[in-house]
Amino acid sequence: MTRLRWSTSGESHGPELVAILEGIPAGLPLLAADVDGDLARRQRGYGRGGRMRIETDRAQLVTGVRGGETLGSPIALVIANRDHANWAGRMGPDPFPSRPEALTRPRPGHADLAGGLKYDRHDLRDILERASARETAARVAVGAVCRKLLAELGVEIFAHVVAIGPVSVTPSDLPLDELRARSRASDLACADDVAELAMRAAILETAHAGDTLGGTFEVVATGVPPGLGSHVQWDRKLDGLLAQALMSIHAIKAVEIGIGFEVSRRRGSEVHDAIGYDAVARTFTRPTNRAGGLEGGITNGMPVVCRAAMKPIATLKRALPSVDVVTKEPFAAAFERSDVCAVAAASVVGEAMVAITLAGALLEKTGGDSLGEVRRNLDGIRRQNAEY
Ligand code: EPS
Repeated sequence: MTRLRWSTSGESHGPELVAILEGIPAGLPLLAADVDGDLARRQRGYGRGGRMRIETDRAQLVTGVRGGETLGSPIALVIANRDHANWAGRMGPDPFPSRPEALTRPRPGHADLAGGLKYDRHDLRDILERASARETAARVAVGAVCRKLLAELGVEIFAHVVAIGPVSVTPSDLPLDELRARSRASDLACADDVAELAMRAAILETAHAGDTLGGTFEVVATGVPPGLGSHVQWDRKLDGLLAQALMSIHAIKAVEIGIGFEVSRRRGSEVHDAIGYDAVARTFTRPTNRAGGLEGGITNGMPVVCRAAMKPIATLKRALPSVDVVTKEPFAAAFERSDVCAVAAASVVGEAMVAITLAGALLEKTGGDSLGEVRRNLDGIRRQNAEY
């Protein structure tokens, strides 16, 4: 059984989002404030729509924490949907006083039609409420707890946006600390000032055209010990688990590890990372990290580097042709509100998904029911690696 189990619950305009996370060891210092910083970062980003002016996401730690420390029991987190107040009579578990108008017009690119067919619902709100990327707030809350645990064990995670629409950053060899500081200071989570200006212009122009823009973000994890994941079985390969975790984020259509698709265009000598040894630090070294910290589905001690590509948001002001699911007539789509670009927000969700995946892999390696036990076991693993 995996060491870490979690799931989320909640509809976009329902009363609240809920997450339960089980497997975090006892004794981890944890406050709601540790979660709120990441929730606030997820709400930021040039190009977001009106909804983010309504919400101010805050986590309530409901269970599994006592006096500021985890107990080892399941942790429940709750985030209120402030917008729920505007949905009286249309959302919530109780029967409605009168039947709300059904939403019967599926948006191409959304889960609306596929979900409506699967669950046999003709009011497509029954699908889109859960399919909404609002759910990612709950993932970020779970990820923040995992990030806290990882930080105690020397693992740090950050993301930065590397492309929005046609605009890409200029590749740089900035130290990772600098990359992190710059992306944190940027409204688009982009470390390249010049590219960021062009990205903002592209978003503005796209908004004026009634359209939306996607992009790519990169997640980097440092301090990851070698030996997480395994080559011995398909579902224990950590690169596969990371790919699934990132691909499961709303609107993500492609994931790369290390140099990703580029491996198929280069010769072997320009893909694989040579191995060296630092006798002082008693550790193996690599001059390059094209593998993104993973070989054979196992971490090799280099930073773990993953990229995810997000498609443009499917709710378009100038909508694509579609068909009403009841009348089967084509219609000109109705439009309420939407984000133009949410790649910066998605990058924070990417950090969360990587944090959750790495925390699970690390706990599987170390075992341990208390933070002290996890620490001791990890120290033992580090000693073993040094003596190898
Ligand atoms: C979303 C549509 C928009 C976004 C929402 C995701 O919400 P609404 O339909 O209320 O305008 O704002 O994102 C969030 C609410 C969030 O917290 O990120 C969608 O359809 O996926």
